[in-house]
Amino acid sequence: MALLPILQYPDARLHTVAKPVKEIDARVRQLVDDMLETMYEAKGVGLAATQVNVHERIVVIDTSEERNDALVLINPEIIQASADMIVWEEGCLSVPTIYDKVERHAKIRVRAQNRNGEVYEFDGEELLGVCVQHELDHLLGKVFVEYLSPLKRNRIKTKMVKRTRDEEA
Ligand code: GNR
Ligand code: NI
Repeated sequence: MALLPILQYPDARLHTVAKPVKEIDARVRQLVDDMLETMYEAKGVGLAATQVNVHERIVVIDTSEERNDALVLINPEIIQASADMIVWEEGCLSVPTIYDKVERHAKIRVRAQNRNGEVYEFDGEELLGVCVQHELDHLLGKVFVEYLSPLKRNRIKTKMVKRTRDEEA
């Protein structure tokens, strides 16, 4: 087990498009374990491999209150999305302390592989549905602040650059 460093916006590597996982082997399972450890330690409800600078279609999620219901999504796809939308206040471990409203599909159906390579499906709404859409965006190189106005996004960018500089000083 190992904690992985989480890329901080506006790191250009967050815009990398992830590739499908070809073989779910020991390397992939180790990465999943490290991502779970990193997500729990950071108190996030989800983490995409993109955020730990691995550009493969792997996501971990746990939206349970007790933090004991991990979901592993390898090669995830949204196979259905409702026409009705919801607005949710989102945050991101790659943009800490920034929260803002984003419009998402209210309900989705997801197909993915688990850590044993088995294909499974589930429905998601509310936090789980929003989180899956947020994580799949990461795999496409998209961060939630890209849904905000250019003015807001530029303010966030400036704040994050200053913060990263202060942390490095
Ligand atoms: O921890 C997280 N919380 C969250 C809240 C609302 C919508 C999405 C999220 S995902 C985020 C963790 C993260 O950055 N995943 O990529
Ligand atoms: Ni995120």
